[in-house]
Order: sequence, then structure tokens, then C-alpha cells
Amino acid sequence: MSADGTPGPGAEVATHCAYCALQCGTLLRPSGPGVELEPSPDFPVNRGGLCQKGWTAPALLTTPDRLRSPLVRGPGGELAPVGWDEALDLVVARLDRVRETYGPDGVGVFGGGGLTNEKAYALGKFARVALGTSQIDYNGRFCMSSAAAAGNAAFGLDRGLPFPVTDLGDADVVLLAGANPAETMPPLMRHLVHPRLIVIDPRRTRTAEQAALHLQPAPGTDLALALGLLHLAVTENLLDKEYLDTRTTGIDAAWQYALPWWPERVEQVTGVPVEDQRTAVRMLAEAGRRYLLTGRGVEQHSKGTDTTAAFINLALALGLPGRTGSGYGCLTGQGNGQGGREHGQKADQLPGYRMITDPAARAHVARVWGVDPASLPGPGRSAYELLDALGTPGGPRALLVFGSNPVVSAPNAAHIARRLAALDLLVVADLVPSETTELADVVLPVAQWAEEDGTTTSLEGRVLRRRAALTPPAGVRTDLEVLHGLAVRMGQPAHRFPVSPRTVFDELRRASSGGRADYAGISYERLDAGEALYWPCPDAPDGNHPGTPRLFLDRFAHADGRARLAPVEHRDAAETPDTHYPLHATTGRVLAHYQSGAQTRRVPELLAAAPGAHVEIHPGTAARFGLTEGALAEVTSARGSTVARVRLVPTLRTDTVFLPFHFPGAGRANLLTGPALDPVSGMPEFKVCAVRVAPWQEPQA
Ligand SMILES: Nc1nc2c(c(=O)[nH]1)N[C@H]1C(S)=C(S)[C@@H](COP(=O)(O)OP(=O)(O)OC[C@H]3O[C@@H](n4cnc5c(=O)[nH]c(N)nc54)[C@H](O)[C@@H]3O)O[C@H]1N2
Ligand SMILES: Nc1nc2c(c(=O)[nH]1)N[C@H]1C(S)=C(S)[C@@H](COP(=O)(O)OP(=O)(O)OC[C@H]3O[C@@H](n4cnc5c(=O)[nH]c(N)nc54)[C@H](O)[C@@H]3O)O[C@H]1N2
Ligand code: SF4
Ligand SMILES: [Mo]
Repeated sequence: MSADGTPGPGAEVATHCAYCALQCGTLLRPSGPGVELEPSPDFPVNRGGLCQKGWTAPALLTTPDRLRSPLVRGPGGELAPVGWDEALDLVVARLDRVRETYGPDGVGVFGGGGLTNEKAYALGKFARVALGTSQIDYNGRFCMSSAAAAGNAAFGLDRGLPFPVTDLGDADVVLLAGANPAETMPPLMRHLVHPRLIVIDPRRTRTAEQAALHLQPAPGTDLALALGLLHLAVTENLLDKEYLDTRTTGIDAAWQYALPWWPERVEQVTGVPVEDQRTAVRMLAEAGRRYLLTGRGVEQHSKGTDTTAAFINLALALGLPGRTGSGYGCLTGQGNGQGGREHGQKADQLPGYRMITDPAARAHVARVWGVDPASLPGPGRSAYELLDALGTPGGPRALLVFGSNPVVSAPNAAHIARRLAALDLLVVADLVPSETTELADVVLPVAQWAEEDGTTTSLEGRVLRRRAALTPPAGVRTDLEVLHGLAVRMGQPAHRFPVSPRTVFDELRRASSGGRADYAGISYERLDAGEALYWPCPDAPDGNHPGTPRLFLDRFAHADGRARLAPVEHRDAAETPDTHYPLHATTGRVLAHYQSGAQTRRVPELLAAAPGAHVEIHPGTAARFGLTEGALAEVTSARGSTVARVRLVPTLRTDTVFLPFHFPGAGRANLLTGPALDPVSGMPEFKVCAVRVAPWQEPQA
């Protein structure tokens, strides 16, 4: 190690992957301007495995068009390089102008679940203290919010997996509702070799191919299916009555809603045969060790919270959660999807998973921040509502984006791109050019995963150390340095926005202390000594709280210690097929690309594996609409059209098409998706809208 903490030549650095919430362990060895990477053989989550994205992540460090200088849009409309002082002075001068005219809420902040805990924390503090704005939210709203809302309501606490990933390996049966880990978290499949899988997905995915039972509902009908499975659990006498009596409340009300969902009616609405419904409930009820996991397929709906709650009801009715060897969990998505939702970049939250409306929480956090609790703003708009309000009367006139590419990833994307373009000022901090930096007035180039220290909290609630193997390239700053530079120019004391990740983490520990997600007992020293620490890990007198790998074994986090079944009723998606738009469209991921693709579309191997937008369609449906394999199709919803190459998939439902959302321009799946939101979580309906398909016609000149 050198004095600044960067490793010397040849040193090996243990860290974690740049991308998803599995946070596979990797070993990096500096090599030229980049790094050589291999999987860590002893990190229990990936056990020496990585997916194609993880293996190729080093390419991102040296990608030729990496951002290496701040850019400012000149009078001619072009982005041109400027020095850091000039860029930051300009941002602050223009933010001041917006704040003078429109008040503090004239400035919005949009964060990301890929940011480390330290950055997510600093961003929330920057918004509430330096800007004084309530208008902050983040892309995790598009990802985790329905599962978080349902988990908090049911268990009193939201930690994606309340048990270590490795527990799954001993299971007999695992039900995966709307998740495709064979493509989205391939090393997770190593833990799913032994259990028999039940997969609920309208597509026969690579995950479904490995399942003992595949249920193929129409998109947007999972709530009816989950109610039907609960109905069968009751009528076939499969309830765990003792567990329901001693550990839960609410089964009677939940049953009232499940009562009308007899199997034949469920088959009619979902398309899942009665026999398969019965087999699924029996498999789950009769196995010894069993888990029910949800993914975005059931959560990203305008009824995502209720749908997740209905699956949790089923898990509770069968006695899964809070037991050794069984459980319910949601598969969190982004690299720091879990920690990103705990430290205050969400519109309604303060660090430690505290609620911003709670006077005690405000007092505690204000004390740590050294400000008056009354100066902290209240809750702001949820992500889509925030983006939708940009540049409108009463909405923010300036936006700072850290760690998201909403031009590609937000629903109703053409509309959102127009809202971004209507701003007085758009500032985007990123590593690489993205479709959102293309609209920015100021672009700030920042360091990435292998160039800075920090922590992430993985999908199992374990806090992990990201370690720098390289110093950032010349001209590039860390997000913490950017926030510091802005805050100081806005008149904040320098010590309030530290640039050292360790210092930020130590403050985060204090801010989270006593909160639901309590990190007070976790330190860089303990993590660097190799301890496996899962939150909550409060301060202990000897400084050695062991953390909490498994939650709820004795009691749930509600005051009475009981989990709550939710009274939920099925309803239709915001949009259902009709004569103009006869098909369901659903969206999701492919193995080779990550999210909006801003990062992975720059990695040659990944681009070669999946070069552009495609649409999966059943051969019979394709024939009906004049489409053939490899041809370009125009997919049209009430919002607009997407152009994508046809891929014939005989195992797909005939009423459904699927598009990945990783591609830009005219291939954006989000040109189709709509503005409907879940009323509780604010989650958009990414997973279903109504479309028609036709051969693509070259536009007439
Ligand atoms: N390769 C890759 N891996 C990733 C990511 C990535 O972008 N690329 N992103 C990471 C992130 S942030 C996340 S959130 C996770 C997401 O991980 P997953 O939830 O596994 O991913 P998705 O592909 O969005 O959705 C899962 C499945 O839901 C199905 N589905 C669609 N509509 C419905 C429906 O109405 N009901 C049901 N039951 N299923 C439906 C889709 O067919 C799809 O196979 O992946 C993480 N890992
Ligand atoms: N149709 C459809 N749309 C979806 C989904 C879907 O299933 N279907 N899924 C939704 C989900 S689950 C998610 S999570 C979102 C994700 O969508 P986005 O929020 O767009 O996520 P990314 O593409 O990961 O964008 C991250 C951006 O931040 C940059 N970045 C990475 N690390 C850092 C960092 O440390 N600092 C800074 N400043 N920048 C960084 C990257 O280069 C990239 O440009 O998409 C949502 N959109
Ligand atoms: S599964 Fe996720 S964490 Fe593991 S290598 Fe792939 S992208 Fe990285
Ligand atoms: Mo996500």
C-alpha cells in the first residue's frame, strides 16, 4: 500500500462486482491503466463464479469514450470541456439563480441504487442540508419500492433477503415469482441446484427451463394467482395453523379476499391450469425446507405492493418466514439496491431507514448533521412524479442526476426526455456518456467501482467493502468530491461534506444508530478484518455486536412481534389489451446487459452478445401480424412506437411479447410503458402495457 491507500504494483485487491446486488467477490490486480480480474474463490455468494458482465467489467475502466473532463454546453449547443472550478462555479451560480426565483424545491436530485452507502448518504444530506430541497428520489423507486412497502407492512422491516443466500442451497423447494436469476444473477443458480424450483413467469426463461414446475400467467395477473394459491392452501387444508396463531395476525381478512378465487376462476384470469396451481401449493406446503422469492416480474406493476403482499400472505399461511431453513425474500437488484434504500436518498426517508416525517428521526439526524431539525424539508415526490414535474409550474427547474440514465430507464421515456429538456439546468455526474448526459447542461466525470473505496449492502443485507485498486484517471473526481465542491461553494462548512469514504461511513453509523437499518456497530476495521456483518448491527458495549444474518427467527419487527397478512384484492393492470392494442407487452433483462446499458453497451464482448433491441414473440402470433424471424418490427402502445428485431419464441404465451429495456433511441422499450404508478410505493407499471405489432416500414422521406 502507498500512503494514499492505493495498492502498490502487483498487489491484489479484494473487492466486489461493479454491477448487481449479488455483489460477487472479485480479486483485482492493477495492470497497465486497468485491472486484471478474477472471481474470489472464497466469497460464499459466488464461490468462484461470475457472470459475463462481471468478468468483463474491467473494460469499463478504460473504455475509449470515458468522461475525463467536465463538460459545459456552450452557446452553440455543443458540450465542451472546461476545468473543474469553472464547471462547479457555473453549476452553483445557476443553482443559486433557480433557488432565488423558485425557492429550495426549485432544485431536484435524482440518485441511484448503484451508489455506495457513503455516496447515497452524502447525496441525501446534500439535498436536505446544502440545497434544503424536499425534491430528492432515486431509481430504486423503479426497482425495490413495491417489495419494500409490502415487506415493511408485513414484517415491520424491509431487508431483501432476511437470511444469507447460502441458506437457499439446503432448501427442498424454492418458488421464484417473477424472477429470472439464470440471466439476472447467474451465480445465484449455484445455490438453486438442489432445490426443486417452481417458477412463475409468462416466459419460459432460462430459469424456468430448470424448474420442476413452470406456471405461465398472463402479465399483470399474479395477484389473482397468489390469491388462488392461498385459496387452495385453505381448501386443501395445508395451512400452518399453529404458526398463524402464534406468529401472525390477519389470516381471516386475507382469507375473505382469497375466498372468491377458486381455481377455475384463477385459470380463467391467469391462464394457469388448475392442476398446476394445485401442484404448486402442494409442493410448497409439503416440502421440509422451502422459500418463496419475488422479483421484478410481480413487483413492477401498478398493483406491485398488493401483489407482493399476496405472495407474502401465501408464505405466511404456509409458515415460511422467520424460520430456520425456510423463508420469504425479495431479490434486490442493483449493486447497492439494499443500502441505497436505507440512507436517505428516498423522498420520504432519512438515514437508518428512518421516516422523514417522524419528529424523533428528524431530531436525531439533525443532531448528527449539526443543523436545526426545523430546517430539514419534508417528504418530496416519488421518482416518476419528480421526473414528470420537471420544468412545470410548481416543479423543479433544475435537476442533479447521480447514478441513473432515465432517458432510457424511466417509463413513458419520450415524455420524460421532454421534461428533462424543459429544465433550466440539468447536471449529470457519470463515468461515461449516456442518453441523459446528452441532454445535460453540465456533465461531471466521476470515478467508478475499482477506483474508490466504499461499502455496499448486498441483497442478503451484508455490508461489503469496495476497495480501490486504481487511482481515478486525471480529470476525474469522486462523487464525494463533487458534492463537497458544490456544498462548499454554496456556503456549507467544508467538514460537513467529507471526501473520505471512511469518514462518511463513520458519520453514517451515527446517523443510522437506533434506526431500523442500524449500522452503528459496523466499521471499516471490522469489515477489513474479514468479519461477515449483516445489519442490524447496533453499537454494543464491547464494540462487537455480531450483526444479524437471520432476521425474525424469534419475532417479527412489529411492536407485537407478529407478521401481518394483508387484505388485498386483485385488480386489472392499468391497461389491458383491446382491438387497437391486442397484445400484452412486458419488459425485463438479458444476460449480457445491465440496466439502461450505458455501461455494458461499451463493453465489446457484451455488445457483440446482444447488439440491439429485440422483441420476443410466439411464432403463431408473429405469423398473424406478418412478422418473421430477424425482421424489424414496430411495436406500438398508446405512448408511441419502438423498433426491435423479431425473435420467434415458441414457448412464449401467444398473447404476450417481451422486450429488454437496455437499448437506446428508437429501440427503447420504455417508449411503450405508461405513467401508471402503484398508489402505495410509486412503482411504475414496467411489466405490462397493451401493444400492437407490425412489420417496420422505413419512414417516407
Ligand atoms: N443481466 C442483468 N442482470 C441484472 C440486471 C440487468 O439489467 N441485467 N439488473 C439488476 C437489477 S437492478 C434488477 S432489479 C434485477 C432484476 O432481476 P429479475 O427480476 O430477475 O429481472 P427482470 O428480467 O426484470 O424480470 C424477471 C422476469 O419477470 C418476468 N415477468 C414479466 N412480466 C411478468 C408478470 O406480469 N408476472 C410474472 N410473474 N413475471 C413477469 C419476465 O419475463 C422476466 O423473466 O436484476 C439485476 N441483475
Ligand atoms: N421497461 C423497463 N424499465 C425499467 C426496468 C424494467 O424492468 N423494465 N427496470 C427498472 C429498474 S429495476 C432499475 S434498477 C432501473 C435502472 O435504470 P438506471 O437508473 O438508468 O440504471 P443504470 O443504467 O444502472 O444507470 C446508472 C448510470 O449511472 C452511472 N453510474 C454508475 N455508477 C455510478 C456512480 O458511482 N456514480 C455516478 N455518478 N454514476 C454512476 C452509469 O454509468 C449509468 O449511466 O431501470 C428501471 N427501468
Ligand atoms: S451476478 Fe451480478 S454481481 Fe455477480 S458477476 Fe454478475 S453482475 Fe456481477
Ligand atoms: Mo433494479
